[in-house]
Amino acid sequence: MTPTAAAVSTGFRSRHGHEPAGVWFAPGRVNLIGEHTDYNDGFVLPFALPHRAVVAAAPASGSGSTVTSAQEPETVTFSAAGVAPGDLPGWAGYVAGMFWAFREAGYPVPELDLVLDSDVPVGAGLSSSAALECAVGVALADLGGVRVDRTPMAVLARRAENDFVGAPTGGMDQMASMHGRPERLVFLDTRDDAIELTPFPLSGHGLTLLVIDTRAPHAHADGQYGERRSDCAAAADALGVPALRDATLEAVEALTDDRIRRRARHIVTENDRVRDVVALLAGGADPRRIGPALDASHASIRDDFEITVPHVDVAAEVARDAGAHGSRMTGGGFGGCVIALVDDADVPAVRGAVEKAYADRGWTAPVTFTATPSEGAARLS
Ligand code: GAF
Repeated sequence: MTPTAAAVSTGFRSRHGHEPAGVWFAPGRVNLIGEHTDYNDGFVLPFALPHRAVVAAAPASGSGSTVTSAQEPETVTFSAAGVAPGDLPGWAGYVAGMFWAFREAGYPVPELDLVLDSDVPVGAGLSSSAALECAVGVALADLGGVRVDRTPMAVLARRAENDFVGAPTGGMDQMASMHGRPERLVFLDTRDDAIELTPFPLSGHGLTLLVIDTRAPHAHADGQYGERRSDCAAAADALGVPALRDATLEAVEALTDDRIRRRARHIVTENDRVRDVVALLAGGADPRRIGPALDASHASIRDDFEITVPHVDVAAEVARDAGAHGSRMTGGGFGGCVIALVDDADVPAVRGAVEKAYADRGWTAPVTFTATPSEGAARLS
């Protein structure tokens, strides 16, 4: 259930014996299309989920900072003034990493008591970590008395993720969490962080975007993500371009190393698909028309980028066979979630078909929910 400001305030009160100074939130995200393009100076098209991390905070009553999460058993303490990369493993690193990133940027960093709750599924490729970082970031800015705009806040959150936690991600997730808007996709050019909010009128067309959480294990920092980054860098190097964003398909097809060629082909064709989808939606087309691009994206991440696993391939294929207009894995890969664009009337059939396919294979049942583009990070109370 989505944590409310009142519930998280109550949690704060029972832990600290007084009211928090405020409550802030930031959402997780689904990426509609544009996978692994964000560290290649490319294009992405995510949207913010209604699922969010919520943080209640106040100036610390002791000499250091504390953070408690409804999802975790222990309270973690750290010094906002001194915490450094390597000090805190696990979930608290995303929190302390924001304090560190603020400090590195020269912003004031007060010691705080924080109480967190989140309904963004963890390990599902829906950016639970970016939600945490951005929620803490907006709280930290308000309580430190500084104004940090949405894009610079996303940049600080990415810094926390890359340089404090040590996950070598791009910047899409934090930008989606900061810039999300109801009924809008966040079309992001990662070369200059330019944003265009693109309409995604699902309900007006009788459409649902289903998220199928395959529950297959998923992790960024497991080496595979970094290997894909290195392959892309090697391809750009071989092509003599600053980033794969600048490569042509013709040049890519001439690369002699088969693996490097396929990695680069995914990036170049995926950038084209993102731009095609944006052109359709910005032009007012029926969103059903983006279905083929979603399918092609899935085939590309399966065959060329090789980041899917059987659980996601089965979900994507079965959803399509059961009537989805398009379906694809979303997020970093190696597990996580599949999205499917489905007529409202076909939702039970698609959900049922995927559940049956999983049961037939003896797999843990998937969890399915509807995703609607939602608000980006803000103060709640
Ligand atoms: C993860 C990363 F955090 C993003 O930066 C992005 O690369 C994504 O995987 C793949 O598109 O979510």
